[in-house]
Amino acid sequence: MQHKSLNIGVVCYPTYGGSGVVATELGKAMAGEGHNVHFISYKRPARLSSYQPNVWYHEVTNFEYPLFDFKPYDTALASKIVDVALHYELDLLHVHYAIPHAIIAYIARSILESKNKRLPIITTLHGTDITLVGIEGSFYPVVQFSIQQSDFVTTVSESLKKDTIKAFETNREIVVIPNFIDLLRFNSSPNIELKKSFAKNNELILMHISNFRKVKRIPDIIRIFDIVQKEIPAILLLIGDGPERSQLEDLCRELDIEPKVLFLGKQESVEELLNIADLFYLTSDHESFGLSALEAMACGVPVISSNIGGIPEVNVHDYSGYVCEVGDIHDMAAKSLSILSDPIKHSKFKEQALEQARKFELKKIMPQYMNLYLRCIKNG
Ligand code: GMT
Repeated sequence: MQHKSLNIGVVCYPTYGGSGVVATELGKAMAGEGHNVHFISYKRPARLSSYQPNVWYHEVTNFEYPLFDFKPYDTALASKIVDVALHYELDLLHVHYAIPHAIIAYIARSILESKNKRLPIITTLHGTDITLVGIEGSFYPVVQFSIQQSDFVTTVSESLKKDTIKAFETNREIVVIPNFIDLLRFNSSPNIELKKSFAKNNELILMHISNFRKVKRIPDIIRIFDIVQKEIPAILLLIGDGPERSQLEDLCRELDIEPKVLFLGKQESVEELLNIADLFYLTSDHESFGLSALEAMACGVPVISSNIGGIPEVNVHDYSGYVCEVGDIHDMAAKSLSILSDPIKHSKFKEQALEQARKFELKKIMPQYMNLYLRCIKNG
């Protein structure tokens, strides 16, 4: 269906985390369809590095004043939204991650109402904004109120929708729109030379990518690897960085597997690295969707994951990989070996992982957001 081009405001975190990636990739895809997309954040989003027509970036700058032990970013963000909405005639505002974006959107919308400008708000809940941080006493009432006040609320999985309804005792409509994948960027095209440069003796490559937070349970992955590498030649590539890194390095030294575990730090072209992996791990104890698992699957890499949150909606047990109890490293190691030691099974799982990833292709998911945008504007 043809519709007029929209002026869309997007508020997100600019960092490498999943919510920022989803916000940026969705915005860029919308801009590619001819809509004007205005990103509002405190830093240029990581995935917005190069120029693209129809894409604007508005930086929220903070005012230095000795009284402010805590810089009032929220106030500066609200003012920036009001300014962009008025001057670029925004049709709607899409905020990613509830804290603090949803309540700030509500404040901006109220200010704009006093100026006779209607700005409908869509809030996308990504996971920890509900399951970990949002339920903390210092945020709960604000998150609950802002969910109630948003014109539309989306979650990235059925599981997160259930968690939201339960934790915040809300009966409001929540639309589930899963994470998506750009198959032009993430596809199976291994660089053999790159693979050889890591696996010098043809070892199998096991991989994990994240922000190295506790919630990811990366020590489990290291312990699984320790079991696996005793049975078959393998190396473990850990990509990303975060607060847990030095403890993880210590654990590798303690287990005496240090030479076989490579910490590659933050990487831009994760697709190139995913393409040389034989197995991917996502062992989190909270995970609303698991975008990194989807990215791995799109590169034809089977996934060993925990069974928490929305992960089973992405990684299908005994098909695209295996889904195990959180923390059951022995089961995860056994399942890893069952795939890695059987080349026929491994190649079947690789194909199935790709097949499963296709369900989340960008072009299938983007229209769901567009329908919501149009509903949002119609309601306004
Ligand atoms: O995974 C993270 O810790 C980053 C976090 C974020 O908000 O940036 O990711 C969350 O949002 C992603 C995109 O919707 C989801 O794929 C991740 O599953 C979710 N993380 C958690 O729920 C822990």
